[in-house]
Amino acid sequence: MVGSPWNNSIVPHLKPSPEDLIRHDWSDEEIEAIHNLPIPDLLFQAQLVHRRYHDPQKVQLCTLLSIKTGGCPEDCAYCPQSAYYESGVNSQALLDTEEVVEAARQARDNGSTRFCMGAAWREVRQGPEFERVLEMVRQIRELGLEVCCTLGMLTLDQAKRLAEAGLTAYNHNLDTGPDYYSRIISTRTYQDRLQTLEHVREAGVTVCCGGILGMGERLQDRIALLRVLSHLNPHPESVPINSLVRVEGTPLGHEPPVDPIEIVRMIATARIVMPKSRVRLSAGRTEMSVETQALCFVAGANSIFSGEKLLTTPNPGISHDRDLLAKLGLTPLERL
Ligand code: SAM
Ligand code: DTB
Ligand code: SF4
Repeated sequence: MVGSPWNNSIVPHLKPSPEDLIRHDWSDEEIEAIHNLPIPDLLFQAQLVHRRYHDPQKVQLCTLLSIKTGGCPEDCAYCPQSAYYESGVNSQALLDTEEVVEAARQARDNGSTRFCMGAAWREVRQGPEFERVLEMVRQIRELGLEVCCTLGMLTLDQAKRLAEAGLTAYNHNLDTGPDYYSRIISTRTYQDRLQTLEHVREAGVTVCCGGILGMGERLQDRIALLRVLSHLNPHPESVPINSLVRVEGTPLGHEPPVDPIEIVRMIATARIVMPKSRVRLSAGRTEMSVETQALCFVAGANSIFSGEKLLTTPNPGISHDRDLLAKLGLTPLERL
């Protein structure tokens, strides 16, 4: 064992208090060293951390619904909903409340405990549409589900109104590290994103914030993303790790696929630097084998999106995922 990185572990897994594992000062060097550990060491350490805070057999199922689709004024290079690109997505105005609540009920009946509504907006604007979203949040909360929204930038007042309506979480991804960000999006800044995250936190709504792999970023950009996320205090309660869904017509439509082991490394590293967070194996599962997904769960992922569609792109369906979890001996997290 002499000389093994395991002996020189920088993860203080044997310290007596679990609170010692919660740090907000991870350096890029430390994060990179964890990320690049030999896979058995990385997964073992991720498991040690994971088992302190989470039931390793439980996977939360969440269902997404695009409540307002396409025609977005932002130029995010990965996104089929941006008005800048011809991706073939059909635009759709904000859905009716009843339709959305019915979809949430169905999601609940299919085992999801969290329902996430996405809108292709740059930012929320006051007015009847925002009022409608607030009503959706109220009614879906009454179904006993966690409710998450991702609606673009928010003011503090808007975040407070969402909190009053009962919103559990707000999703707002940083997507990548600060240096690479401007290569992917030019219509808003990293700082804009951080500002919205502050508003969400201040309003008392939990934070869902993660990123995307496979956009042409370097390892340093992924490490920098994890550093920024882990320096948020408290850590985001929810950290989605997406693999780019390559959509024809978007500038990133022809990027090479992400190496599955890189997804596993990213999830394990997120798990170690943010021990309490729910790490979500998010977009990109239609192209992942059962074995890759199994390794992601070993690495500390404990949530997936359930249902045939993400927002606009396909996702493995419910029966496929039931088989996946059964095969791996995992069970969906029950309602709280
Ligand atoms: N417009 C809002 C925003 O950008 O915050 C909310 C909806 S947006 C579609 C939500 C998130 O989906 C983005 O932040 C991005 O991380 C993710 N996303 C979008 N297109 C994706 C793709 N092709 N592959 C993987 N993730 C994607
Ligand atoms: C997140 O990180 N991934 C989800 C959710 N948050 C909103 C969205 C994935 C979108 C994938 C592309 C699409 O379906 O349009
Ligand atoms: Fe618009 Fe969100 Fe897509 Fe960016 S990711 S183009 S903000 S819908």
